[in-house]
Amino acid sequence: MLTIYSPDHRHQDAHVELTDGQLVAPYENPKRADRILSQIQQADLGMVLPPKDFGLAPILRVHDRGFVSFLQSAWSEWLAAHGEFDALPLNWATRTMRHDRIPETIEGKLSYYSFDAGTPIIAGTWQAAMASAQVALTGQDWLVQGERSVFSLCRPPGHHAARDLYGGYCFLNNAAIAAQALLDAGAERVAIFDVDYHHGNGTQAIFYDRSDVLFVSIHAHPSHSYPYFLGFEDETGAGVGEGFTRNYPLPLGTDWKAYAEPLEQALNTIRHYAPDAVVVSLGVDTYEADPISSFRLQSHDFHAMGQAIARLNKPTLIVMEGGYALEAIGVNVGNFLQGVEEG
Ligand code: OKP
Ligand code: ZN
Repeated sequence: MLTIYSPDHRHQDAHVELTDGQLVAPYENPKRADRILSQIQQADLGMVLPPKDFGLAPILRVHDRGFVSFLQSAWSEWLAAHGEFDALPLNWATRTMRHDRIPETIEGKLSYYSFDAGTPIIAGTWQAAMASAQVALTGQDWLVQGERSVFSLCRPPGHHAARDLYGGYCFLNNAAIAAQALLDAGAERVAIFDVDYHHGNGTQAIFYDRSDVLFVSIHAHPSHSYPYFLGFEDETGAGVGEGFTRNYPLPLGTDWKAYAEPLEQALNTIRHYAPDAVVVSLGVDTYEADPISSFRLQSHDFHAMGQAIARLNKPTLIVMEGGYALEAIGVNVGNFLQGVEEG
């Protein structure tokens, strides 16, 4: 299988992440993509190609222009105000507050455009996020050129980012940008299948009121897992999008035995939709030893998951999302890709 990769992901290399009351080294770090790439090379999984540059236009098909400008200038504004510390927001417009005023200062703008304090912006954030989106777009382009399956080794991830919101280590929604580009290249229906441990709240929100993109997600139940406030079963879409969002929230400790059936249901939902192409938001943080998650999939289960998705028999773009067990991330992604290739 073709892999698309850019070394520019290294520019997102923050100093701290706020987790469980402590400032710790970021789980979402450059080693993740390094490990995946070296596994792909070691296991001879196919050619690795750099991204092409599709510019900003396909990003603005999904994201708000003011949000994109904010991401482009956030670091220089923060640097001028505070110096070389990771830029992090501290408060949000929750219940009882207004959402219709964009603040003028960088602290206020960080608050307005984010939904958590776990997603640091540093000097290279925009460059890395932009490269990650181009990696997804290039994978999409190869699919349009007739490839059956392509792996976009995106980093930073994207599925938590909405039209004008960043958070959950995500800035630009790579999977959503690729799905929209597939539609713009002539596809009538695209299914996004999100198998990351965490609900893809950004992707769901972007396509919630549309029927040309089906969003299907299997994830940890939001009653106990991040992002907590989206991903429940009763979210099924709105307006003409009614019926085109499907969530399969699962309990803590879910293993393959408990995962396989909702996986089959989710795949049947996608089959019934009869998409022209499938975009997989691939998170391997469902792995048993993941440091921030609590499912119990084993490395060989990712092979079975890849095979099951391949049985959809549709052109498939695999977009990298989460997975934080560095010692196993390469093998887990490699197993998944091998499964997809074997069918
Ligand atoms: C991004 B992706 C756990 C804190 C969770 C954010 C997790 C973002 C996951 N102690 N912080 O979906 O893998
Ligand atoms: Zn995740």
